[in-house]
Amino acid sequence: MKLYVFIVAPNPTRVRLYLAEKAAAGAEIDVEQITVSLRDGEQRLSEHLKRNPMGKLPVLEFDDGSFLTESSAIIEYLEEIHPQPPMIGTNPRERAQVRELDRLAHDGVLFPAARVVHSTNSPLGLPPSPEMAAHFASILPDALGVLEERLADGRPFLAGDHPTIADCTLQAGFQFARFGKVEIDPAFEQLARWDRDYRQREPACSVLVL
Ligand SMILES: N[C@@H](CCC(=O)N[C@@H](CS)C(=O)NCC(=O)O)C(=O)O
Repeated sequence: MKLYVFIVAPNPTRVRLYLAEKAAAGAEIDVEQITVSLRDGEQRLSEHLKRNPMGKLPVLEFDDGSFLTESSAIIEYLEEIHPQPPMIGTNPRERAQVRELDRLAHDGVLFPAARVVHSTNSPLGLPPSPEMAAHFASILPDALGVLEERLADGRPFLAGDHPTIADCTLQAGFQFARFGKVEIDPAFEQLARWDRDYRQREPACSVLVL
């Protein structure tokens, strides 16, 4: 399989962190990572639009030449074919709880943080919009507050003792926030601890550049 990605872009980074976590834990997932430069607009070339008519990353290419888009669908597919070690919980309740955290990390942090970056200093060249930046910045504290609470018992990862897809999603959002100079309020002390500790781990170091 091939995975089309671009460095620092948050949705590809979710999948890349997931793959790095699985590899570090001993899973052998045979995926070649190929760069499509968002900086150079390669996502809009016909070659890439054949992979994803939406012109977005990431895209997974199966060995038969067909494609799968959407970072969550890609991660869930890879997890189904390589369930060990589990990164979405081990029973229905755990899986629901991990998906709850992952959705909070995506909809409440990664997505709004990315909108703030794109409306202030867009690496894709989108026009600045102070109104949009203010709107999405005002959304961030709600989900950050919920995630802060989950970490309040000192757990190393969002769902407990082991990394899950929720950690990958949150860190992908945090890295893009760092890239775009969007501050995650340091008053969220548990999140600051989680961020510092997560980034020091080998799987994170192999993917993150900021
Ligand atoms: N819902 C999609 C979002 C994909 C997406 O927005 N990807 C961004 C990078 S993080 C992209 O490719 N942007 C290029 C563009 O909009 O031109 C997913 O989760 O995969």
